[in-house]
Amino acid sequence: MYRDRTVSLVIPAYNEEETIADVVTEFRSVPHIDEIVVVDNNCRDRTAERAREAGARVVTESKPGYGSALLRGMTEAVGDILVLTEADGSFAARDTEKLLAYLNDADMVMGTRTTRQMVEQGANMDFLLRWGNVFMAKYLQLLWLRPSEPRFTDVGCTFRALSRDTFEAIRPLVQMPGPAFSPEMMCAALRARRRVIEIPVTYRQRAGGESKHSDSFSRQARTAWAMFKTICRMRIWPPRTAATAPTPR
Ligand SMILES: Nc1nc2c(ncn2[C@@H]2O[C@H](COP(=O)(O)OP(=O)(O)OP(=O)(O)O)[C@@H](O)[C@H]2O)c(=O)[nH]1
Ligand SMILES: [Mg+2]
Repeated sequence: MYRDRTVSLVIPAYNEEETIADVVTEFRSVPHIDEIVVVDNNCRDRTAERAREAGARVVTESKPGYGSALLRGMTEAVGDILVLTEADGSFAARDTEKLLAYLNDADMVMGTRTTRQMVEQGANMDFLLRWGNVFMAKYLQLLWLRPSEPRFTDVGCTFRALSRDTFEAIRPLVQMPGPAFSPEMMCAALRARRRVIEIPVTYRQRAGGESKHSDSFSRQARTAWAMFKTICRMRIWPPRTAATAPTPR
């Protein structure tokens, strides 16, 4: 519970049996979190079992992909506030509080993994990945200069928090099944005239298991291209759903 609002944590998982239990346990220590939803996305290992043993509610999504899993998780979660994180231990549970604190002044709070002082040794955020994210984020920012003038330095940070109301507003606007879902969600929130801000979060080395999106240069390039196309599409040919009014405050 955070200021009378219930909080759900959503974790997409694809074959993360090595790390999921520790991630669930770490986030269970955050007093504000009321439920933890792990999305089993056709895992071929014991991810679901481990997550359940650690105290999470496990839901399944058969449509493959990071975006599909996050969408399912947010739909199934019951909290007034939704926090998204990864199953690989790369984000620190203690940062949840920072996201929640900023949610007092925004509809969606994005983490950024490109603040060098907060990227821990061994984290998968080398020079190319960091600057690639910064450039893509600046491009997104430029496209949305009017009317929102957002400020972003990352387009791929899963760790974020949003109100349920914001999720309902962006839900008809998002469709990407893979990692391009991350910037698509940012664009959708801007399109729905929601207030989106970004704050630095600690970024750690994967605690175990295998990277799915950014383990090789070709994988990173493919993800970057999909994200770039998605950002262009969301600005130039957005889905035909009426943008919702800005949240009164
Ligand atoms: N449900 C689902 N989850 C996925 C899929 N691919 C990745 N994930 C999850 O999404 C999160 C991000 O995937 P990662 O492999 O960590 O990708 P990354 O963060 O870009 O790369 P590293 O952290 O450096 O390994 C993790 O929690 C994965 O388990 C997928 O196809 N389906
Ligand atoms: Mg990761």
